[in-house]
Amino acid sequence: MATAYLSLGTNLEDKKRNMITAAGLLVERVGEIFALSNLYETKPWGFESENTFLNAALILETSLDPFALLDATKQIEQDMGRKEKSNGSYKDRIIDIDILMYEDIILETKELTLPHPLMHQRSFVIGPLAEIASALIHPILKKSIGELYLSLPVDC
Ligand code: PH2
Ligand code: MG
Ligand code: MG
Repeated sequence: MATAYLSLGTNLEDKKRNMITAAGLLVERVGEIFALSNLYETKPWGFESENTFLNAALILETSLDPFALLDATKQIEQDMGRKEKSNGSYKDRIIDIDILMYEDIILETKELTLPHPLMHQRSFVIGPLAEIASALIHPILKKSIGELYLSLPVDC
């Protein structure tokens, strides 16, 4: 069994419902959720949209390896009706599930980079994660998630 740290984001339709559906499918297909952050309302980052986001982070225990976990999260995104591919520019979405960390594995492949390469630059990712895993150490930056959150500029 391994511990994985995931980020959820949605800015279309019934956002709270989307979060609940995604969490339910993760439990069904991936593993037990140990901790789930609050739902944070955030402004779109990196693209223009009228639709604000709900963001959250969660910790789960899984027997899937990182690539099987990636496949499962992509399948959940698709099954929930996510249409666009995340190639190039960002778009509104029903659900986005990103793997932030998997144990303290460092990995760089075409399909998956761990830890998530932008996680420490985005308060909508690191804020919810800091709520549930502030002592967790980022294996490359060698700082805790709480420290990384506090060292972010105010508006990002
Ligand atoms: N996800 C993005 C791009 N911008 N902004 C917010 N507020 N929340 C997100 O989850 C988000 C974003 C790419 O996945
Ligand atoms: Mg994302
Ligand atoms: Mg994604």
